[in-house]
Amino acid sequence: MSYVNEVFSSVQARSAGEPEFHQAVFEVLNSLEPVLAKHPEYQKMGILERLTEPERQVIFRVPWIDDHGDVHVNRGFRVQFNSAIGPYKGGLRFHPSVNLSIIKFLGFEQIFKNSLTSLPIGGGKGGADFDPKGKSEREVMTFCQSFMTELFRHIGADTDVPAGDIGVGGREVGYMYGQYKRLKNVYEGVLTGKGLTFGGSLARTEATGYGLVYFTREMLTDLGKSFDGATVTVSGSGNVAIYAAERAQSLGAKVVTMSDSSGWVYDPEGIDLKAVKKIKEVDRGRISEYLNSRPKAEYHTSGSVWQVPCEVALPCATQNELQLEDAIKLVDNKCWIVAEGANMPSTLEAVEYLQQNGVYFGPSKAANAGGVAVSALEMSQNSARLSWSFDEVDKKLEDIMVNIHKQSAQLAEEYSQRQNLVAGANMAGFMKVATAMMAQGVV
Ligand code: NDP
Ligand code: 2IT
Repeated sequence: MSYVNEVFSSVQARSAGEPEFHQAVFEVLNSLEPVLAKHPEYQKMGILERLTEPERQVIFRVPWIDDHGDVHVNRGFRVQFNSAIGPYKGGLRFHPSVNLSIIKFLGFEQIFKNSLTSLPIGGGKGGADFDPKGKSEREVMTFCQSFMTELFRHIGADTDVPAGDIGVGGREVGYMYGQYKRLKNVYEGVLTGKGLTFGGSLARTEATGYGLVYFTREMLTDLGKSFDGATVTVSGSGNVAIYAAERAQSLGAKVVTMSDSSGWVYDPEGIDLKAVKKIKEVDRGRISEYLNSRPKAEYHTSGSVWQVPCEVALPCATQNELQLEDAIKLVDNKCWIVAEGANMPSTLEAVEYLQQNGVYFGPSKAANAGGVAVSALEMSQNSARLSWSFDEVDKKLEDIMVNIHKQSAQLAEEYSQRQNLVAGANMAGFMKVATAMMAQGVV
């Protein structure tokens, strides 16, 4: 059995019942054969065995009381996956589907994504199986405070720096920051995605979506094409989806879809983002309400946005939302590019089909690294106790995304896999972490 297969079998056996984690590990290991052949010392030093085992995992009870006085118990997680190149860094997800497999897949991906940014951040992820939907402000605050009442002892500005993800935005980060400060009596950049009045960075809200568009623009350039006049389909209508749509529109694209977990809208005239922002960022409503102000748009509860013809598809909702049947439709509709804003939104079968049928594919750990990159810039600003202008941060973000695309494309080329950004990103992200792990000995 090859080294890679041996490690993968052992991950499957030791972490049984964690399908998302297996999927993420398989995708990375599958790309690494050429690098491992060139560097036999990695096997000798157990790099893959160590990389696939989190350095530390914390699972904790999160009790809270709702507005009716009823007690609820949720499960909290923080997986500190790898600190070879910096303090653990990665978001917190609040969603009823959260479990150890999902947090481990996200934490594992985060190691390579963070490495690709070229900034000094290790990989981690956390969250809870709490559903913020339909909860009052007081309930959300109470939950966040209870969550932090355990998490605070495991994190710190130089140890582990969480941020947002699905269900965790500026509001939740604010409540968690307040509780951390109260418990530790330290004012430090322990979370990113903070409000602008207490250490947040300009352009962090926009960063993941904007970064995705900068990365996709580089892919379009490879094909001799551009966003100008292109039809773009976007899934999701949260933080990543909204700002990806905004930046794509500013480059002349026509964004025609958005979705949430209840259904999706198709607006052939182009999505009115002001309406979407009001529904999602102000009213915390459903995407179906889009039709109230745009009666000519369509709302569907079956099928998916991937059946709408497009040149560029940007999945920005959640894992495994783009499946083989969707990939087949995208190919039939002559889509040029799929670039992932969400984490692992495409199944392994879908990615394989897209790549084999000439769709240029941008994997999440490269394409959506803009969010965590600006989080790392927020950490820098906090340490230096200063703040940069929007344009300064946006320019740094753009440079980082261009560089991630370049690194990934170059490494793919070097190992004779031209335009395979999955292989290129995995190898590029891996090399830096492996080099650091080798230098630091068996720890
Ligand atoms: P938000 O909570 O702001 O938005 C999530 C969106 O995805 C909502 O429209 C939501 O719909 C939809 N969604 C979530 N879960 C499901 C599901 N199970 N089925 C269908 N739709 C679903 O999260 P973000 O925009 O921050 O995150 C979106 C994706 O981007 C995630 O994969 C996240 O990991 C990834 N990401 C986020 C970054 C960030 O900086 N925020 C950085 C890099 C990646 P509904 O409201 O109905 O649940
Ligand atoms: O998946 C991700 O990269 C994020 N949710 C952002 C993490 C961060 O620390 O900003």
